[in-house]
Amino acid sequence: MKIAESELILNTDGSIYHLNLLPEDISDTIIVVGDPNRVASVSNYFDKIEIKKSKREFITHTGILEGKRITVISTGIGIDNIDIVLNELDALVNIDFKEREIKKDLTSLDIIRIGTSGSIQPEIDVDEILVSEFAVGFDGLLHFYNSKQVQYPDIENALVKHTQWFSHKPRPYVVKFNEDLGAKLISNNVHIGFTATNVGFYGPQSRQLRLEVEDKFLNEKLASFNFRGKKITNLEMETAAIYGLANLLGHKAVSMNCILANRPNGTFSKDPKKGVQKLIEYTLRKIIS
Ligand code: R1P
Repeated sequence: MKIAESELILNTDGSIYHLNLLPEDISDTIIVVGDPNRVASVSNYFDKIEIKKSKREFITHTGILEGKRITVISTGIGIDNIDIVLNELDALVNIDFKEREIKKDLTSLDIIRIGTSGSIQPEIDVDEILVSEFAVGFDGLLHFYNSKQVQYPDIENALVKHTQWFSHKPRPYVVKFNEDLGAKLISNNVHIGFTATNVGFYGPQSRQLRLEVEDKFLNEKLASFNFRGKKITNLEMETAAIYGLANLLGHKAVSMNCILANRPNGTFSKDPKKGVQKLIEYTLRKIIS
């Protein structure tokens, strides 16, 4: 069945609407970063850069590192952008743009996020690396898809009960990284965590400047949640949506976090650039090994 022009939107040069990319512009290995400036911080390590394209906050560089073709793309902040980036990356490999039809042979991408995050466990310190094994989304994005098969209802139910989750907020959805790709990226030098993804940086992550938050104890409740030894470790704004959509679309995703803030200790990295650089180097080494 042909996909209508209003649903699969292509620019006049045939590129996909927001990302401004043609199918040949991307590799099967994709690094996603939040900060558009982080794209060059990653591609600086490439031996050769083949493609540089951009539109809005979506900057893409594709190049070669030690013989491996890698694409790095910025998502900007937040899960609404993840909906765009994941669906358009998938369209680039799995939809025939000329025929406007889903391809018979589907491609699975490796999608690795290099992001920054705040820890809610005192012992997970600033400048350390955390790989998100599980993620919980408080954003509601996944509820707009038929997503039950990629969710973990036991963990969700336990979390709803533990936090006395307000019924006027979207129900938390729990999703997991891809185990094979995760095994490639984990080492003894990193924490393995359970990341909470939310729709904002301030209230949704219990930061109070001038506005009071509805539930003052939310971070404490999240930190004290323990599901068969698994504790919620950190807060950020993209991972759960990436895992949910990647799993639904048949891609492999893993989120790598540089911990910049430690919320219970009230501390922030003295050199966030250095921490992010360390995470970029660690991740690239693992990808090409
Ligand atoms: C907030 O400052 C942003 O930083 C974190 C959050 O998830 C949010 O996007 O990730 P990035 O550094 O990858 O953008």
